[in-house]
Amino acid sequence: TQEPKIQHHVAVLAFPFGTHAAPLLSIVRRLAAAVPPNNTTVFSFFNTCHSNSSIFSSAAPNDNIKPYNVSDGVPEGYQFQGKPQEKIELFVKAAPQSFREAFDVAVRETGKEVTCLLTDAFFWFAADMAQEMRVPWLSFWTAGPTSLSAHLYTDLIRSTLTLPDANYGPPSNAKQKLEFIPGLSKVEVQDLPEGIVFGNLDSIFPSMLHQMGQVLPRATLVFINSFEELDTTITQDLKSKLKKFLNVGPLNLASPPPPSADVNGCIPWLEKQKASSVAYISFGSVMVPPPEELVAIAEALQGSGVPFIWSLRENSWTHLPKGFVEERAKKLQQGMVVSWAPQTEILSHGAVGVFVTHCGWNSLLESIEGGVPMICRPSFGDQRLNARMVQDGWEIGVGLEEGGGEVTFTRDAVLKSLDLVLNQERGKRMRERIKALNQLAKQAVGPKGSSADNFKTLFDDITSPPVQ
Ligand code: U2F
Ligand code: KMP
Repeated sequence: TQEPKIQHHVAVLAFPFGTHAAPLLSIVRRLAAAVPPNNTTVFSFFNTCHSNSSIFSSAAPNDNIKPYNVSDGVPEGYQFQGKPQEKIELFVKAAPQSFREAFDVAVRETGKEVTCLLTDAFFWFAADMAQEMRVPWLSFWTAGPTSLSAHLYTDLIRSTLTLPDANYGPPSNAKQKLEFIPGLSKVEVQDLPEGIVFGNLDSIFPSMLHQMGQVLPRATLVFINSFEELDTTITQDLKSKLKKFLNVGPLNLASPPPPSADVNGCIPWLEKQKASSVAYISFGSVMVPPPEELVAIAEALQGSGVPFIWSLRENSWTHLPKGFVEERAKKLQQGMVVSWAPQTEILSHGAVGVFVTHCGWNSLLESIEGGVPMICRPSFGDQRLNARMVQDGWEIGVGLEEGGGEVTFTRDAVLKSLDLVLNQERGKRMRERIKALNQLAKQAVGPKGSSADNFKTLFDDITSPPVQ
């Protein structure tokens, strides 16, 4: 029998750092699953070998999705200088060429030219690429609506605010509110991602984000992993600024991910704890707070006796007070330090009462999915914006005391905020509010929900691309 002819060849372009490629694959899986059996849509998933092997290992294969490896952009024999964003810079510089080379392979294998580009929004060059290829460009912003808005309004923000003289440090108007942008009235200048008004505006990563903000209005559509009801003001505004703006999340609620491995027995341990009593601590996949803050957290846990699960990469364990790991885990059974945890399952377990988080977008959504209020310790990128919204916008968590723009953990600050969220009336109200958001999120992905409708629109645009 002859294979049916492929009609749609969707090229998916992943950003291989942070938690970007996993939610992109999650939406692609959902799209592929929605394709009827006789349909002839294929998805080629372009990503580095390293990132592909970590995200494709965990789930069942799908015949319509094929991973392709692209270069990581590191030249032969390259000596790393140890700069913070060195790997990202190398990848991004080479990316347009790396992706084009990989396209050729996929086109040869499928026998079909690319008919649609579906990319991480970071890839500003996809605007021109799609235009040249005469195909639609669908762009996925993996973080939240607030940060997307900050990047779309970068030029307005820069021209409205007085920029600091030097290209560094927080400006003197750090606490000025961004009232001139719809939905950002609670946001302060110091909350912005670095590279908008402070930090090095001309380095590779910030200029990528700046260019992205300028070209996104050219995209056929922009979609995010959130739900409209979480921020109706920004949703309305972005709908007017972009050709099409779709909230299709939370992706985890729309199609539950396969259960994660629980090698350390976190879930059985949680089973033995009281409802809403446990602190879960994690700072995502990119950053670890400095040693003195790890000590502050450990001392607060020791001092309060709050039961805990702490996800912390093993190379940081040496910074913890002597005997902390062994004593808490074995002798006192107060909790455990693990190098990686089944986070979504933990946050959805009724025993967890507070999430100490860096406010990465995926973590924030997972906290809403579990109805768990947060203690925020943001560090870079969108995290300060997310923390501001958690604290002052949605009032579903607390920040820490502020000192000179940087927000850092001390033993007393952690003790105070743990007590506030776990035991005080204010914490109870936060819990009620985040549970209400959880209901809205569930409705959004349910029948006739906003995210479910938006997903249909996204699906239709992919499987029947408009003729250009
Ligand atoms: C970047 O995000 P990060 O990877 O630093 O943080 P998150 O968006 O919160 O994603 C972390 C994911 O890793 C999972 C967790 C989240 O899905 O469930 N995880 C886990 O399974 N086990 C663990 O022990 C620890 C984490 C960036 F840094 C952020 O600023 C952006 O908002 C984000 C999205 O663009 O990407
Ligand atoms: C490393 C990363 C990320 C990063 C900076 C790094 C990353 C990420 C962001 C980000 C920046 C601005 C935003 C939203 C996100 O910054 O993954 O508005 O998403 O050094 O991996």
